[in-house]
Amino acid sequence: MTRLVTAQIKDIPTTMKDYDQQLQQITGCSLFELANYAVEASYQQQDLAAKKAAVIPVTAGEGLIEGFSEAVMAILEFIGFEALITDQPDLGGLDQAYQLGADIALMADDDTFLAWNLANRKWANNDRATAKGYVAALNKTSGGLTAKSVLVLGLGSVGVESVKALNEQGVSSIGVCDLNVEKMERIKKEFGPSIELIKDLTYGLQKYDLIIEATPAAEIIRADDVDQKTVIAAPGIPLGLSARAVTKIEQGLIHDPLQLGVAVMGLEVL
Ligand code: PYL
Repeated sequence: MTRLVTAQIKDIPTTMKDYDQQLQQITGCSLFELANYAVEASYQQQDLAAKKAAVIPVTAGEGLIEGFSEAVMAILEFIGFEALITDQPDLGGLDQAYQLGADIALMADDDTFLAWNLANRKWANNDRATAKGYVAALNKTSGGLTAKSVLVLGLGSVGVESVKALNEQGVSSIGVCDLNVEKMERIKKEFGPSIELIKDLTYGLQKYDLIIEATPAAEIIRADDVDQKTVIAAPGIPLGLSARAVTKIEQGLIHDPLQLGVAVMGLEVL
C-alpha cells in the first residue's frame, strides 16, 4: 500500500461536492449510490445519520499523516454519518470512541486501514473495500461487466481483491499484469482459465478496453495506450496515467485517493 501524503488529501474536506458531481458525470452514480451498489445494499442517507463514526488517529510506525483523519471524517459526513475525530490517538482514542458511544471506529496504521462496528462486530478492510468500490465504478461506467474482459494492473492487495470482485461479477476474462510473474501464476492457479497472464503491458493495454490500475507506479499508461473506448478505474497511488492519457480518455477515468474506499467501508460495517 502506498502511503498517502498530505498534498493528496488536504482538499478532500472542501471538495466533496465537486468530487461527487464529477463521479456522477462519469459513472451515473453518486458516491453514496456507488458504495451501496458495491456492498449490495440499499441504505438511505437517513439510516446513517443515526450512526456515530469515530476516526482514531494512529501514531504507530511512520505516524500521523496531517489531514488524514480530517479527510476520512469529511467523507463519512458527506455520505450521511455523524462523524468525529477522537482527541486522543491510538488506544486512548479507541477508549474515547467507546465512551462517546461511537457505533463505528476507523483507524489506519502504515499497512492496514480498518472500520470496526463496535456493536455488531462487522469489520471492513480498506483494500477490500477500495477494490469493491472501483469494480462497482467500472461496472457502472462501462454498462455492466458480465461476460466482459478486464485487465488488472498490479497484484498488490487492492489488485488481488479486484480480481476476486471481478470474478464475482461474472467477468469472462481477467488479464493480470504484474512485474512479479509468481504473483500472476498464483492468481491463475486460484481463479483458473478466466485468468490471462499479461507479460507485455503495451500488448495488454491494446487488447483490453476496461482496466483496473492498481499499481504504485506513475505514468505507465501513455496517451498511445488509450482511446475513446478505454475506461480506467484507478485506485493506484500515484495515478498511473500520463497527463496526456488523462486528457485523451476524458470521461473514462475514475480516480481518487480515499473517497470510494472509505464510503464502501462505512456501508460495509452497517
Ligand atoms: C489508507 C490509505 C489508502 C492509500 N494508502 C493508505 C495510507 O496512506 N495508509 C497509511 C495511513 C496512515 C494514517 C496515519 C494517521 O494519520 O492516523 N496513521
